[in-house]
Amino acid sequence: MTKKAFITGITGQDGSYLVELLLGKGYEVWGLIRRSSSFNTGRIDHIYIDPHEQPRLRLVHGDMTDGSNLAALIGEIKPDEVYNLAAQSHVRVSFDQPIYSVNVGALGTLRLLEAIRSSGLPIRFYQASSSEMYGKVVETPQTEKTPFYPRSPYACAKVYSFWQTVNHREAYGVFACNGILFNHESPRRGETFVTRKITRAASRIKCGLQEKLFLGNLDARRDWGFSGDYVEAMWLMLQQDQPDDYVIATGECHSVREFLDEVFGYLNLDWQRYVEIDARYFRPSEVDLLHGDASKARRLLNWQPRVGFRELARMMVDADMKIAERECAMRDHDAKDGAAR
Ligand code: NAP
Ligand code: F7E
Repeated sequence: MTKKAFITGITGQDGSYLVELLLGKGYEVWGLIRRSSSFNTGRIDHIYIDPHEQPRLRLVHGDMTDGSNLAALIGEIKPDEVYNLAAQSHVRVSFDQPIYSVNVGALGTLRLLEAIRSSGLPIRFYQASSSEMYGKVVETPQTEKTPFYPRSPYACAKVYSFWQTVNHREAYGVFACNGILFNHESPRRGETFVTRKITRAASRIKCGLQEKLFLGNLDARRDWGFSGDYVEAMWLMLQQDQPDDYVIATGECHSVREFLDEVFGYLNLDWQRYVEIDARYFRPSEVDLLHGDASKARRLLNWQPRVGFRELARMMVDADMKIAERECAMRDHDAKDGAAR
């Protein structure tokens, strides 16, 4: 029988890779999208161009702040698996919009878990937990046993969701798993996260479209992996005999400065000539270092990352160079057009 999956956050970076993975495995996939005044399905348009061509993907309107809508959708779809990826996922923005970020990221999870519990259906649930929960880390590397010390409204919301997921597992027997994912990136990463901000700016600088790049704390260290590898771990968690929580990370740790070296070096540019520090990009409380130990996932899920730091940076630059070159070509075309008129 065809398995049915329901994904919240399907229009985001991870949602777009996950839907590709699940369709490839023969799933029927339902995705929650928010009504928006302009198109917000750019990351999945290549799959969803024509519903007749891809009848196994269905998009439905809803919002994590609307519990009755989530309950109705669970009742209508009757999914085998639910992947909860929706969140206001930008840490810096969560300081500006703490109530909204917590409403979506924490209460949204509870609304969805309650919809699942009250449906009485044997649904398997994945929660997108985050290494941000470790915040001001109390040990390195971080494992499933490392205590949390969240440093932002975003991270506090994720800690709440983590425990609510555990509680639905223990109290009601819901097959609910937390994936504690360390930073993961891709050419589809949102343009305001630091890796994509850098690869996009470096490509635009290379093409003469931009002169400067304004950044915050260059000393922050992160364990950066590839989103395409990480969504596979999400799926694997829901295929096990027992629900559990897993750290997903590469085990390699680099600073923002090292990411700049890698990206600008690949383009034969010296980043020190272009980067300026702007206080607006510092956070009221920073997470200095995240470094994961994914031994449990390697052992029990047989999961391992395929894309390393250098390959990831180059993959993102290659994609952003194509975009910058297109932008350049359009600019030149418009200039010629203007001159001819
Ligand atoms: P993303 O690109 O920011 O995508 C977030 C998704 O959530 C988008 O589809 C967004 O819809 C949706 N969303 C936001 N608010 C919503 C609401 N009120 N109702 C319904 N949908 C809403 O994030 P990502 O990088 O793919 O990450 C996926 C999940 O993993 C997030 O929960 C994130 O917090 C978590 N996580 C990410 C990382 C990472 O490094 N990427 C690491 C650990 C955990 P729109 O497209 O309409 O905005
Ligand atoms: O920042 C520093 C910044 O915004 C990384 C989310 O997916 O991963 C992500 O959260 C580091 C921080 O990611 C700029 O201060 C310097 O130390 O790319 P980021 P994040 O905050 O680690 C976790 C695991 C998630 O769960 C989140 O959803 O880079 N940094 N200068 C900067 N960061 C940004 N965004 N912009 C700068 O200009």
